[in-house]
Amino acid sequence: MAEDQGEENMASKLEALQRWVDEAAALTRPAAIHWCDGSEAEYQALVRQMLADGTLVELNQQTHPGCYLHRSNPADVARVEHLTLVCHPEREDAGPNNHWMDPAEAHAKMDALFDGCMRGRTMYVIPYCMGPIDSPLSRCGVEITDSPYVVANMRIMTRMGAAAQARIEREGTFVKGLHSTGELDPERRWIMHFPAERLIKSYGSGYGGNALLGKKCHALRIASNQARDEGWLAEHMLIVGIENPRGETHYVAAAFPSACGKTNLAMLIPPEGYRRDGWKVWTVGDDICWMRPGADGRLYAINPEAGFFGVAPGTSNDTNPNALASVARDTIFTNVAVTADNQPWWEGLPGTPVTDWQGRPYDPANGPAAHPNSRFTVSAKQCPTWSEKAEDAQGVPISAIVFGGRRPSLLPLVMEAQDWTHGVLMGAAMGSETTAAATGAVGVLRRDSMAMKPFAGYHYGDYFAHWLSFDKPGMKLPKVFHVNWFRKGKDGKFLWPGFGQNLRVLEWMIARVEGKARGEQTAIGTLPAPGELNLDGLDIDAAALDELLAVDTAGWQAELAAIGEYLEGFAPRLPERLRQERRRVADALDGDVVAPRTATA
Ligand code: GTP
Ligand code: SPV
Ligand code: MN
Repeated sequence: MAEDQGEENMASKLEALQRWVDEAAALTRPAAIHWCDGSEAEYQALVRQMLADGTLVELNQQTHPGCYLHRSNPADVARVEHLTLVCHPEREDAGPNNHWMDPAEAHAKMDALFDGCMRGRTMYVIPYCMGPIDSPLSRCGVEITDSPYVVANMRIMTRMGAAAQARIEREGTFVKGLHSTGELDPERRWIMHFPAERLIKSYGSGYGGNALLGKKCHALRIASNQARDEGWLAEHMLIVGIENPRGETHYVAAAFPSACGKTNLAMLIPPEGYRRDGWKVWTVGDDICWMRPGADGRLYAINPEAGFFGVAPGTSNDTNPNALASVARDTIFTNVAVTADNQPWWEGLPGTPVTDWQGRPYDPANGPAAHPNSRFTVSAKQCPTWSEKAEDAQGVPISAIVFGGRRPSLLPLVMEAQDWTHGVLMGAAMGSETTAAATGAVGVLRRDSMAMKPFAGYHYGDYFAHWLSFDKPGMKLPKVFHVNWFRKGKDGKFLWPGFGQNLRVLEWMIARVEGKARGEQTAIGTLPAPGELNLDGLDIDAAALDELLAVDTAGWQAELAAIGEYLEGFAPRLPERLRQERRRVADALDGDVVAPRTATA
């Protein structure tokens, strides 16, 4: 695309930006530099180029207009947590939750990899804005990359191009990201963050969270540092609006680990009876949430992203019809399978695949046809339930924060924290079975505080303290809940139907927020009192429900001990308030008495 760039498109009037691009070019030696304007014409030119060189494969344009398939290198299909580093000047600041390297050493290592790596290739300069272009909560960045696939994805996932560049030139500040796919060699792959410099360097991967630097690298790892400095929160959360039959909407933010149901909850379709009664669900975001206190003391949230990079497998008309409708056109699919008539396919869809995610004839002996972490990239505007409030510069007020994970046992379907401190403990104590979203073993239970284990860009002890700091006079904080859609029975099957039926649980939460449900206080938190969960039209047996809402005291005592051990791993930076809160819950369990600070409905 180097030939078609106009002279006026060649530079930035912001000296800091121009200088950094010049430095990156001097290091990587590209044949050409293209400043992305974010236009449709630019996107189409990139697509044509990628179709010509095989980076993209055209899918059935009758059934899926504007849809393409990208097959990534089979050794480059997920985030790589062991190769992702947070390089604070002081090792301590990265915490035991992050891999660390001395910044000088990290720069030397990365610059040696970047040296001359773009020879013969085009360097793309991508100015982007995370969040509505006119929102005071938004933050900008510039990603430099040699991957046209990254450019195309960033155009869908962010507000990318001329408007973002104009804001950057007005504000004078931006997060820097330098990326090259390099040789796609796992031995020469690093994702490095330099929070003090607001800088990211990523080499050797073209995949999702490793390469689309606006997403996890900027909007979570760097932004969590910006958020701490500036008094806000950058979280791995969906944002969903729940409209009741009276037309009132409550916004809920929920943190579940990767591939644990954020996209699905954000796009939920109400069960039949609820639809008839007039309940509606509005999607504001499916992965990342930036929140800050408003003048009224409530937390206001924006979705910094403009698109979805969603998990394909399991997405169907039964589970998530909104996602399926969204990806019917103008979508980039990565590592899915293909049917005989060239439609995208993954496990959970009807029909049969003929070609697997690696482009081989499908053979069940090779495993699933679509990679378990195969994804779709699509503009959020294509989602039938996309909320107009997602473009609101002020963000949406959050009524409830929800934590959750894949817990086959112990954790009840839903419980409510007594107060903010207890809520922070619930978030910090989160555990979940690992998924295919990152390389490594799948299905292993690990602690994943606030679903931010791979994304908190500084010491978890300091991060917990930052969360606690929002509890101060004048604040009207959301209620905090913990859910578990993944509880299994003795037969190994899920006890709760999940998906659209999760609205029943959200309805109870909202009733609690509005003071309309009494709840039942227990040592671990407030659970729905008998009869409070609306089960009309749901076929679930009483024994399953009992199990889902039971409190196993002995099991919880062991869990609290394990949580204590985990939290002490963050000493001496573990906030004393959190330590005491854990003790309070443990004592309540030991006495099996109702804890003293009981919330009133
Ligand atoms: P990331 O994009 O990786 O951050 O993931 P996510 O949290 O958005 O996960 P997503 O909604 O894509 O869900 C991932 C998997 O969980 C899919 O296979 C879903 O089918 C499954 N899932 C989502 N919600 C539910 C639920 O309520 N119950 C059950 N049993 N499975 C669910
Ligand atoms: C996740 O892994 O949580 C994702 C996908 O949302 S990625 O962009 O690869 O991080
Ligand atoms: Mn995610």
